[in-house]
Amino acid sequence: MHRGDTIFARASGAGKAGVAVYRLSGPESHNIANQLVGKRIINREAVLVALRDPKDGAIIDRGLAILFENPKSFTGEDVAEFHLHGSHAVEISLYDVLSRLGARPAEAGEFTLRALKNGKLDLAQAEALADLIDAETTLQKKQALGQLDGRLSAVADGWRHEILAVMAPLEADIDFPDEGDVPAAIAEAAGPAIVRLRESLTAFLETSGRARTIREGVSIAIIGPPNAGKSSLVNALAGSEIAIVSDIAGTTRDIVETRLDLGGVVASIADTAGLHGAHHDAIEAEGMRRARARAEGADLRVAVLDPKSEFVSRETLDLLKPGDFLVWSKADLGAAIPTQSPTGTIVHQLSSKSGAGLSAFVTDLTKAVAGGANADGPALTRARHVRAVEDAINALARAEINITRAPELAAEDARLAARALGQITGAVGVEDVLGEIFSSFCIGK
Ligand SMILES: Nc1nc2c(ncn2[C@@H]2O[C@H](COP(=O)(O)OP(=O)(O)OP(=O)(O)O)[C@@H](O)[C@H]2O)c(=O)[nH]1
Ligand SMILES: [Mg+2]
Repeated sequence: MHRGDTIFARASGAGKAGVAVYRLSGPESHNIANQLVGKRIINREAVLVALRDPKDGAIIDRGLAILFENPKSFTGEDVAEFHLHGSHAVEISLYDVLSRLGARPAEAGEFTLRALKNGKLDLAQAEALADLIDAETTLQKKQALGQLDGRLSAVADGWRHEILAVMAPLEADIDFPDEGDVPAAIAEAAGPAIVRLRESLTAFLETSGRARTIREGVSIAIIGPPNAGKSSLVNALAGSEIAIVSDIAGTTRDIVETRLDLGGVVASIADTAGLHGAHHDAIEAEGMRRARARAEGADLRVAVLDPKSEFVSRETLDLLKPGDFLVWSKADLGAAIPTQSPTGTIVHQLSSKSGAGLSAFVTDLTKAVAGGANADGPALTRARHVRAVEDAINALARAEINITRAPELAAEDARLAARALGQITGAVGVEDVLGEIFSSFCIGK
Protein backbone atom coordinates (compact mmCIF):
# COMPACT_ATOMS: atom_id res chain seq x y z
CA MET A 1 0.00 0.00 0.00
CA HIS A 2 1.09 3.55 -0.70
CA ARG A 3 1.77 5.17 2.70
CA GLY A 4 1.44 8.89 2.95
CA ASP A 5 0.84 11.20 5.83
CA THR A 6 -2.66 11.79 7.17
CA ILE A 7 -4.74 14.33 5.28
CA PHE A 8 -8.12 15.92 5.84
CA ALA A 9 -10.65 18.04 3.97
CA ARG A 10 -14.29 18.84 3.77
CA ALA A 11 -15.68 16.36 1.24
CA SER A 12 -19.04 18.10 0.86
CA GLY A 13 -19.45 21.51 -0.76
CA ALA A 14 -18.18 24.70 0.87
CA GLY A 15 -20.40 27.15 2.71
CA LYS A 16 -23.18 26.89 5.28
CA ALA A 17 -25.10 23.61 5.17
CA GLY A 18 -27.28 21.40 7.32
CA VAL A 19 -24.61 18.73 7.26
CA ALA A 20 -21.00 18.84 6.13
CA VAL A 21 -18.90 15.74 5.59
CA TYR A 22 -15.24 15.82 6.62
CA ARG A 23 -12.83 13.12 5.62
CA LEU A 24 -9.51 12.03 7.11
CA SER A 25 -7.28 9.57 5.28
CA GLY A 26 -3.93 8.08 6.20
CA PRO A 27 -2.21 5.94 8.83
CA GLU A 28 -3.11 8.22 11.77
CA SER A 29 -6.74 8.83 10.82
CA HIS A 30 -8.27 6.23 13.16
CA ASN A 31 -6.01 7.17 16.03
CA ILE A 32 -6.95 10.84 15.59
CA ALA A 33 -10.66 10.00 15.33
CA ASN A 34 -10.49 7.95 18.55
CA GLN A 35 -8.85 10.86 20.37
CA LEU A 36 -11.64 13.22 19.24
CA VAL A 37 -14.43 10.81 20.10
CA GLY A 38 -12.87 9.55 23.31
CA LYS A 39 -13.82 5.93 22.69
CA ARG A 40 -13.24 3.15 20.20
CA ILE A 41 -15.59 3.07 17.21
CA ILE A 42 -16.49 -0.11 15.33
CA ASN A 43 -15.37 -0.33 11.70
CA ARG A 44 -18.03 0.82 9.19
CA GLU A 45 -20.66 1.60 11.83
CA ALA A 46 -22.10 5.10 11.96
CA VAL A 47 -22.23 6.31 15.58
CA LEU A 48 -23.58 9.53 17.01
CA VAL A 49 -20.77 11.10 18.99
CA ALA A 50 -19.56 14.31 20.56
CA LEU A 51 -16.25 15.41 19.07
CA ARG A 52 -14.03 17.03 21.69
CA ASP A 53 -10.67 18.73 21.70
CA PRO A 54 -8.46 16.23 23.57
CA LYS A 55 -6.42 19.14 25.01
CA ASP A 56 -9.19 20.64 27.18
CA GLY A 57 -12.30 18.57 26.48
CA ALA A 58 -14.04 21.50 24.75
CA ILE A 59 -16.79 20.33 22.44
CA ILE A 60 -16.27 20.82 18.70
CA ASP A 61 -19.67 19.53 17.54
CA ARG A 62 -21.97 16.55 17.78
CA GLY A 63 -22.43 14.34 14.73
CA LEU A 64 -21.82 11.00 13.08
CA ALA A 65 -18.44 9.32 12.95
CA ILE A 66 -17.61 6.39 10.66
CA LEU A 67 -14.33 4.53 10.33
CA PHE A 68 -13.26 2.60 7.24
CA GLU A 69 -10.35 0.21 7.75
CA ASN A 70 -7.84 -0.16 4.90
CA PRO A 71 -7.98 -1.42 2.23
CA LYS A 72 -11.78 -1.18 2.09
CA SER A 73 -12.12 2.58 1.83
CA PHE A 74 -12.26 5.15 -0.95
CA THR A 75 -8.52 5.83 -0.77
CA GLY A 76 -7.52 2.31 0.22
CA GLU A 77 -6.04 3.78 3.42
CA ASP A 78 -7.58 4.00 6.88
CA VAL A 79 -10.30 6.61 6.58
CA ALA A 80 -12.43 8.44 9.17
CA GLU A 81 -15.51 10.43 8.24
CA PHE A 82 -17.36 12.96 10.34
CA HIS A 83 -20.81 14.23 9.42
CA LEU A 84 -21.09 17.47 11.35
CA HIS A 85 -23.10 20.66 11.11
CA GLY A 86 -22.06 22.70 8.09
CA SER A 87 -20.93 25.72 10.06
CA HIS A 88 -17.89 27.85 9.49
CA ALA A 89 -17.11 27.96 13.23
CA VAL A 90 -17.28 24.16 13.53
CA GLU A 91 -14.94 23.85 10.54
CA ILE A 92 -12.40 26.23 12.06
CA SER A 93 -12.23 24.44 15.39
CA LEU A 94 -12.13 21.01 13.73
CA TYR A 95 -9.27 22.04 11.41
CA ASP A 96 -7.40 23.55 14.32
CA VAL A 97 -7.58 20.32 16.34
CA LEU A 98 -6.83 18.04 13.34
CA SER A 99 -3.73 20.05 12.48
CA ARG A 100 -2.55 19.91 16.08
CA LEU A 101 -3.00 16.13 16.10
CA GLY A 102 -0.68 15.77 13.10
CA ALA A 103 -2.97 15.73 10.07
CA ARG A 104 -2.65 18.27 7.27
CA PRO A 105 -5.14 19.82 4.81
CA ALA A 106 -5.44 17.77 1.61
CA GLU A 107 -4.47 19.19 -1.75
CA ALA A 108 -6.87 19.22 -4.72
CA GLY A 109 -7.62 15.65 -5.80
CA GLU A 110 -5.32 14.14 -3.18
CA PHE A 111 -7.85 11.58 -1.91
CA THR A 112 -8.43 10.34 -5.45
CA LEU A 113 -4.70 10.32 -6.19
CA ARG A 114 -4.21 8.04 -3.17
CA ALA A 115 -7.07 5.85 -4.38
CA LEU A 116 -5.28 5.62 -7.73
CA LYS A 117 -1.94 4.76 -6.16
CA ASN A 118 -3.61 2.07 -4.05
CA GLY A 119 -5.30 0.54 -7.08
CA LYS A 120 -8.86 1.43 -6.01
CA LEU A 121 -9.44 2.94 -9.44
CA ASP A 122 -7.41 3.54 -12.58
CA LEU A 123 -6.60 6.82 -14.29
CA ALA A 124 -9.57 6.76 -16.71
CA GLN A 125 -11.85 6.15 -13.73
CA ALA A 126 -10.26 8.97 -11.75
CA GLU A 127 -10.92 11.29 -14.70
CA ALA A 128 -14.49 10.01 -14.84
CA LEU A 129 -14.93 10.93 -11.19
CA ALA A 130 -13.87 14.51 -11.95
CA ASP A 131 -16.26 14.54 -14.93
CA LEU A 132 -19.12 13.25 -12.78
CA ILE A 133 -18.57 16.02 -10.25
CA ASP A 134 -18.56 18.59 -13.09
CA ALA A 135 -21.52 17.04 -14.96
CA GLU A 136 -24.29 19.52 -15.80
CA THR A 137 -26.50 17.39 -18.07
CA THR A 138 -27.89 13.87 -17.69
CA LEU A 139 -25.91 12.80 -20.76
CA GLN A 140 -22.67 14.01 -19.18
CA LYS A 141 -23.59 12.21 -15.99
CA LYS A 142 -24.36 8.98 -17.86
CA GLN A 143 -21.07 9.12 -19.76
CA ALA A 144 -19.09 9.80 -16.60
CA LEU A 145 -20.80 6.99 -14.66
CA GLY A 146 -20.12 4.55 -17.51
CA GLN A 147 -16.46 5.46 -17.51
CA LEU A 148 -16.31 5.29 -13.72
CA ASP A 149 -17.66 1.77 -14.10
CA GLY A 150 -14.53 0.95 -16.11
CA ARG A 151 -16.08 0.86 -19.57
CA LEU A 152 -13.21 2.67 -21.30
CA SER A 153 -10.62 0.93 -19.14
CA ALA A 154 -11.96 -2.47 -20.18
CA VAL A 155 -11.68 -1.82 -23.94
CA ALA A 156 -8.27 -0.14 -23.60
CA ASP A 157 -6.95 -3.05 -21.54
CA GLY A 158 -8.55 -5.54 -23.93
CA TRP A 159 -6.75 -4.04 -26.89
CA ARG A 160 -3.50 -3.81 -25.03
CA HIS A 161 -3.64 -7.51 -24.22
CA GLU A 162 -4.54 -8.39 -27.80
CA ILE A 163 -1.50 -6.50 -29.03
CA LEU A 164 0.71 -8.18 -26.46
CA ALA A 165 -0.65 -11.55 -27.58
CA VAL A 166 0.15 -10.77 -31.21
CA MET A 167 3.58 -9.62 -30.17
CA ALA A 168 4.54 -12.74 -28.19
CA PRO A 169 5.53 -14.93 -31.19
CA LEU A 170 7.46 -12.01 -32.70
CA GLU A 171 9.49 -11.72 -29.53
CA ALA A 172 10.08 -15.47 -29.57
CA ASP A 173 11.51 -15.06 -33.05
CA ILE A 174 13.90 -12.41 -31.86
CA ASP A 175 15.03 -14.56 -28.95
CA PHE A 176 15.55 -17.71 -31.06
CA PRO A 177 16.53 -16.46 -34.50
CA ASP A 178 18.10 -19.70 -35.68
CA GLU A 179 15.07 -21.97 -35.58
CA GLY A 180 14.30 -22.44 -39.25
CA ASP A 181 12.13 -20.24 -41.40
CA VAL A 182 10.07 -18.58 -38.69
CA PRO A 183 9.64 -15.02 -40.05
CA ALA A 184 7.32 -15.98 -42.92
CA ALA A 185 5.07 -18.03 -40.68
CA ILE A 186 5.00 -15.25 -38.08
CA ALA A 187 4.23 -12.63 -40.68
CA GLU A 188 1.38 -14.78 -41.94
CA ALA A 189 -0.10 -15.08 -38.48
CA ALA A 190 0.58 -11.63 -37.06
CA GLY A 191 0.08 -9.47 -40.15
CA PRO A 192 -3.72 -9.78 -40.42
CA ALA A 193 -4.13 -9.52 -36.65
CA ILE A 194 -2.25 -6.22 -36.62
CA VAL A 195 -4.35 -4.89 -39.51
CA ARG A 196 -7.54 -5.90 -37.71
CA LEU A 197 -6.44 -4.20 -34.51
CA ARG A 198 -5.49 -1.03 -36.33
CA GLU A 199 -8.86 -0.97 -38.08
CA SER A 200 -10.91 -1.41 -34.94
CA LEU A 201 -8.90 1.26 -33.14
CA THR A 202 -9.47 3.62 -36.08
CA ALA A 203 -13.22 2.93 -36.03
CA PHE A 204 -13.31 3.60 -32.29
CA LEU A 205 -11.40 6.84 -32.75
CA GLU A 206 -14.04 8.07 -35.19
CA THR A 207 -16.72 7.88 -32.50
CA SER A 208 -14.68 9.97 -30.09
CA GLY A 209 -15.86 13.36 -31.37
CA ARG A 210 -19.32 12.85 -29.91
CA ALA A 211 -17.93 11.77 -26.57
CA ARG A 212 -15.84 14.89 -26.26
CA THR A 213 -18.78 17.02 -27.33
CA ILE A 214 -20.76 15.55 -24.45
CA ARG A 215 -17.96 16.17 -22.00
CA GLU A 216 -16.78 19.57 -23.21
CA GLY A 217 -19.95 21.04 -24.72
CA VAL A 218 -20.16 23.21 -27.85
CA SER A 219 -19.97 26.94 -28.51
CA ILE A 220 -22.57 28.68 -30.65
CA ALA A 221 -22.24 32.29 -31.86
CA ILE A 222 -25.37 34.30 -32.68
CA ILE A 223 -24.37 36.83 -35.33
CA GLY A 224 -26.10 39.28 -37.63
CA PRO A 225 -26.60 42.93 -38.52
CA PRO A 226 -27.72 45.47 -35.89
CA ASN A 227 -31.36 45.26 -34.81
CA ALA A 228 -31.85 41.88 -36.47
CA GLY A 229 -33.23 40.39 -33.24
CA LYS A 230 -30.14 38.48 -32.03
CA SER A 231 -30.51 39.40 -28.37
CA SER A 232 -34.26 38.75 -28.55
CA LEU A 233 -33.53 35.26 -29.85
CA VAL A 234 -30.95 34.56 -27.13
CA ASN A 235 -33.46 35.69 -24.49
CA ALA A 236 -36.17 33.51 -26.04
CA LEU A 237 -33.83 30.49 -26.06
CA ALA A 238 -32.75 31.07 -22.47
CA GLY A 239 -36.25 31.89 -21.28
CA SER A 240 -35.01 34.97 -19.44
CA GLU A 241 -33.96 38.54 -20.17
CA ILE A 242 -30.21 37.92 -20.31
CA ALA A 243 -29.32 40.55 -22.92
CA ILE A 244 -30.66 44.08 -23.37
CA VAL A 245 -33.11 44.41 -26.26
CA SER A 246 -33.90 47.77 -27.85
CA ASP A 247 -34.79 49.27 -31.20
CA ILE A 248 -31.56 51.26 -31.14
CA ALA A 249 -29.13 49.73 -33.62
CA GLY A 250 -25.92 48.73 -31.83
CA THR A 251 -27.45 47.83 -28.45
CA THR A 252 -25.21 44.83 -27.81
CA ARG A 253 -21.49 45.57 -27.74
CA ASP A 254 -19.80 43.07 -25.45
CA ILE A 255 -20.34 39.35 -25.88
CA VAL A 256 -23.17 38.14 -23.64
CA GLU A 257 -23.01 34.45 -22.84
CA THR A 258 -25.52 31.93 -21.59
CA ARG A 259 -25.51 28.15 -21.25
CA LEU A 260 -28.24 25.84 -22.51
CA ASP A 261 -28.78 22.10 -22.28
CA LEU A 262 -29.39 20.99 -25.86
CA GLY A 263 -30.23 17.31 -25.82
CA GLY A 264 -27.75 16.62 -23.04
CA VAL A 265 -24.96 18.69 -24.58
CA VAL A 266 -23.99 21.92 -22.83
CA ALA A 267 -24.19 24.70 -25.41
CA SER A 268 -22.54 28.00 -24.64
CA ILE A 269 -24.53 30.60 -26.60
CA ALA A 270 -22.84 33.93 -27.34
CA ASP A 271 -24.90 36.99 -28.24
CA THR A 272 -22.70 39.39 -30.20
CA ALA A 273 -22.61 42.96 -31.47
CA GLY A 274 -24.36 43.69 -34.77
CA LEU A 275 -22.08 43.50 -37.85
CA HIS A 276 -22.30 46.24 -40.44
CA GLY A 277 -20.10 48.11 -42.85
CA ALA A 278 -21.48 51.61 -42.25
CA HIS A 279 -19.70 54.27 -40.21
CA HIS A 280 -19.00 53.20 -36.64
CA ASP A 281 -17.28 54.52 -33.54
CA ALA A 282 -14.33 52.89 -31.72
CA ILE A 283 -16.50 50.96 -29.26
CA GLU A 284 -18.71 49.59 -32.00
CA ALA A 285 -15.66 48.60 -34.03
CA GLU A 286 -14.23 46.70 -31.06
CA GLY A 287 -17.61 45.01 -30.51
CA MET A 288 -17.64 43.88 -34.13
CA ARG A 289 -14.07 42.63 -33.90
CA ARG A 290 -15.06 40.49 -30.91
CA ALA A 291 -18.18 39.27 -32.69
CA ARG A 292 -16.20 38.17 -35.73
CA ALA A 293 -13.52 36.46 -33.62
CA ARG A 294 -16.18 34.60 -31.65
CA ALA A 295 -17.98 33.57 -34.82
CA GLU A 296 -14.78 32.20 -36.29
CA GLY A 297 -13.87 30.31 -33.13
CA ALA A 298 -17.34 28.86 -32.48
CA ASP A 299 -18.35 25.28 -33.27
CA LEU A 300 -21.56 26.57 -34.89
CA ARG A 301 -22.90 29.94 -36.06
CA VAL A 302 -26.49 31.14 -36.13
CA ALA A 303 -26.96 34.15 -38.43
CA VAL A 304 -30.03 36.22 -37.60
CA LEU A 305 -31.42 38.40 -40.38
CA ASP A 306 -34.45 40.69 -40.40
CA PRO A 307 -36.12 40.35 -43.83
CA LYS A 308 -37.25 44.00 -43.65
CA SER A 309 -33.90 45.42 -42.61
CA GLU A 310 -32.02 47.98 -44.62
CA PHE A 311 -28.69 46.73 -43.19
CA VAL A 312 -26.56 44.81 -45.67
CA SER A 313 -26.01 41.28 -44.43
CA ARG A 314 -22.84 40.50 -46.43
CA GLU A 315 -20.53 40.74 -43.33
CA THR A 316 -22.70 38.17 -41.60
CA LEU A 317 -23.22 35.73 -44.46
CA ASP A 318 -19.48 35.66 -45.22
CA LEU A 319 -18.87 34.14 -41.79
CA LEU A 320 -21.20 31.19 -42.33
CA LYS A 321 -19.93 27.68 -42.98
CA PRO A 322 -21.84 24.62 -44.20
CA GLY A 323 -23.98 23.23 -41.37
CA ASP A 324 -24.52 26.68 -39.83
CA PHE A 325 -27.97 28.21 -39.34
CA LEU A 326 -29.64 31.12 -41.09
CA VAL A 327 -32.61 32.46 -39.12
CA TRP A 328 -35.04 34.97 -40.61
CA SER A 329 -36.40 36.91 -37.64
CA LYS A 330 -39.60 38.79 -36.79
CA ALA A 331 -41.90 36.32 -38.59
CA ASP A 332 -44.86 37.97 -36.83
CA LEU A 333 -44.37 41.04 -39.05
CA GLY A 334 -45.19 38.90 -42.09
CA ALA A 335 -42.39 39.89 -44.45
CA ALA A 336 -41.52 37.52 -47.29
CA ILE A 337 -38.10 35.92 -47.01
CA PRO A 338 -35.63 35.48 -49.86
CA THR A 339 -35.54 31.97 -51.29
CA GLN A 340 -31.77 32.07 -51.83
CA SER A 341 -29.43 31.23 -48.95
CA PRO A 342 -25.75 30.30 -48.66
CA THR A 343 -25.17 26.66 -49.61
CA GLY A 344 -25.23 24.15 -46.81
CA THR A 345 -26.93 26.39 -44.27
CA ILE A 346 -30.03 25.30 -42.37
CA VAL A 347 -32.71 27.96 -42.87
CA HIS A 348 -35.46 28.84 -40.38
CA GLN A 349 -38.02 31.58 -39.97
CA LEU A 350 -39.22 32.46 -36.51
CA SER A 351 -40.50 35.14 -34.19
CA SER A 352 -38.89 35.63 -30.80
CA LYS A 353 -41.86 37.81 -29.92
CA SER A 354 -44.74 35.37 -30.66
CA GLY A 355 -42.67 32.20 -30.37
CA ALA A 356 -43.74 31.02 -33.82
CA GLY A 357 -41.14 28.74 -35.36
CA LEU A 358 -39.00 28.79 -32.24
CA SER A 359 -39.48 25.16 -31.22
CA ALA A 360 -38.78 23.88 -34.75
CA PHE A 361 -35.55 25.89 -34.67
CA VAL A 362 -34.58 24.51 -31.25
CA THR A 363 -35.30 20.97 -32.47
CA ASP A 364 -33.00 21.39 -35.48
CA LEU A 365 -30.33 23.15 -33.43
CA THR A 366 -30.41 20.30 -30.90
CA LYS A 367 -30.10 17.80 -33.71
CA ALA A 368 -27.07 19.64 -35.08
CA VAL A 369 -25.41 19.83 -31.69
CA ALA A 370 -26.34 16.53 -30.07
CA GLY A 371 -27.68 14.39 -32.93
CA GLY A 372 -26.45 10.83 -32.55
CA ALA A 373 -24.85 11.64 -29.21
CA ASN A 374 -25.43 8.88 -26.74
CA ALA A 375 -23.46 7.93 -23.70
CA ASP A 376 -24.04 4.21 -23.94
CA GLY A 377 -20.69 2.81 -25.04
CA PRO A 378 -17.08 3.21 -24.00
CA ALA A 379 -15.75 6.53 -25.24
CA LEU A 380 -12.58 8.56 -25.57
CA THR A 381 -13.69 11.53 -23.52
CA ARG A 382 -10.42 13.44 -23.33
CA ALA A 383 -7.75 14.68 -25.69
CA ARG A 384 -5.32 12.51 -23.71
CA HIS A 385 -7.26 9.35 -24.63
CA VAL A 386 -7.51 10.37 -28.28
CA ARG A 387 -3.76 11.00 -28.39
CA ALA A 388 -3.06 7.57 -26.88
CA VAL A 389 -5.24 5.79 -29.46
CA GLU A 390 -3.69 7.82 -32.31
CA ASP A 391 -0.22 6.87 -31.11
CA ALA A 392 -1.27 3.22 -30.97
CA ILE A 393 -2.71 3.36 -34.50
CA ASN A 394 0.48 4.92 -35.88
CA ALA A 395 2.65 2.34 -34.16
CA LEU A 396 0.50 -0.50 -35.52
CA ALA A 397 0.71 0.98 -39.01
CA ARG A 398 4.50 0.89 -38.73
CA ALA A 399 4.35 -2.68 -37.42
CA GLU A 400 2.28 -3.62 -40.46
CA ILE A 401 5.05 -2.43 -42.78
CA ASN A 402 7.91 -3.92 -40.75
CA ILE A 403 6.37 -7.31 -40.08
CA THR A 404 7.62 -9.07 -43.19
CA ARG A 405 11.04 -7.53 -43.53
CA ALA A 406 12.13 -6.73 -39.97
CA PRO A 407 10.11 -8.61 -37.33
CA GLU A 408 12.25 -7.21 -34.50
CA LEU A 409 11.18 -3.69 -35.50
CA ALA A 410 7.55 -4.80 -35.77
CA ALA A 411 7.80 -6.20 -32.26
CA GLU A 412 9.08 -2.87 -31.00
CA ASP A 413 6.24 -1.04 -32.82
CA ALA A 414 3.68 -3.36 -31.27
CA ARG A 415 5.21 -2.77 -27.87
CA LEU A 416 4.88 1.00 -28.40
CA ALA A 417 1.24 0.55 -29.44
CA ALA A 418 0.52 -1.42 -26.28
CA ARG A 419 2.32 1.20 -24.23
CA ALA A 420 0.26 3.99 -25.75
CA LEU A 421 -2.98 2.22 -24.88
CA GLY A 422 -1.69 1.50 -21.38
CA GLN A 423 -1.55 5.24 -20.76
CA ILE A 424 -5.35 5.44 -20.87
CA THR A 425 -5.75 3.51 -17.64
CA GLY A 426 -2.39 4.63 -16.32
CA ALA A 427 -0.97 1.10 -16.47
CA VAL A 428 2.25 2.56 -17.89
CA GLY A 429 4.22 5.81 -17.92
CA VAL A 430 1.79 8.47 -16.76
CA GLU A 431 3.66 9.96 -13.79
CA ASP A 432 4.26 13.17 -15.70
CA VAL A 433 0.57 13.80 -16.50
CA LEU A 434 -0.79 13.05 -13.03
CA GLY A 435 -0.14 16.57 -11.78
CA GLU A 436 -2.00 18.10 -14.68
CA ILE A 437 -4.99 15.78 -14.31
CA PHE A 438 -5.36 16.03 -10.56
CA SER A 439 -4.86 19.77 -10.33
CA SER A 440 -8.28 20.14 -11.96
CA PHE A 441 -9.95 18.28 -9.08
CA CYS A 442 -11.63 20.06 -6.22
CA ILE A 443 -10.26 19.99 -2.70
CA GLY A 444 -11.80 17.15 -0.72
CA LYS A 445 -12.04 14.79 -3.67
N1 LIG B 1 -42.04 42.25 -34.01
C1 LIG B 1 -40.92 41.71 -33.61
N2 LIG B 1 -39.92 42.48 -33.17
C2 LIG B 1 -38.78 41.91 -32.77
C3 LIG B 1 -38.60 40.50 -32.78
N3 LIG B 1 -37.35 40.24 -32.34
C4 LIG B 1 -36.77 41.41 -32.05
N4 LIG B 1 -37.62 42.43 -32.30
C5 LIG B 1 -37.37 43.85 -32.11
O1 LIG B 1 -36.26 44.25 -32.89
C6 LIG B 1 -35.48 45.23 -32.20
C7 LIG B 1 -34.06 44.80 -32.09
O2 LIG B 1 -34.01 43.63 -31.29
P1 LIG B 1 -32.69 43.13 -30.58
O3 LIG B 1 -32.95 41.77 -30.06
O4 LIG B 1 -32.19 44.13 -29.63
O5 LIG B 1 -31.73 43.08 -31.85
P2 LIG B 1 -30.16 42.80 -31.91
O6 LIG B 1 -29.91 42.03 -33.14
O7 LIG B 1 -29.68 42.21 -30.65
O8 LIG B 1 -29.58 44.24 -32.10
P3 LIG B 1 -28.14 44.86 -31.71
O9 LIG B 1 -27.77 44.38 -30.35
O10 LIG B 1 -28.35 46.31 -31.77
O11 LIG B 1 -27.18 44.39 -32.75
C8 LIG B 1 -36.15 45.43 -30.86
O12 LIG B 1 -37.00 46.55 -30.92
C9 LIG B 1 -36.99 44.17 -30.68
O13 LIG B 1 -38.13 44.35 -29.88
C10 LIG B 1 -39.70 39.71 -33.25
O14 LIG B 1 -39.64 38.47 -33.30
N5 LIG B 1 -40.81 40.36 -33.64
MG1 LIG C 1 -28.31 42.79 -29.31
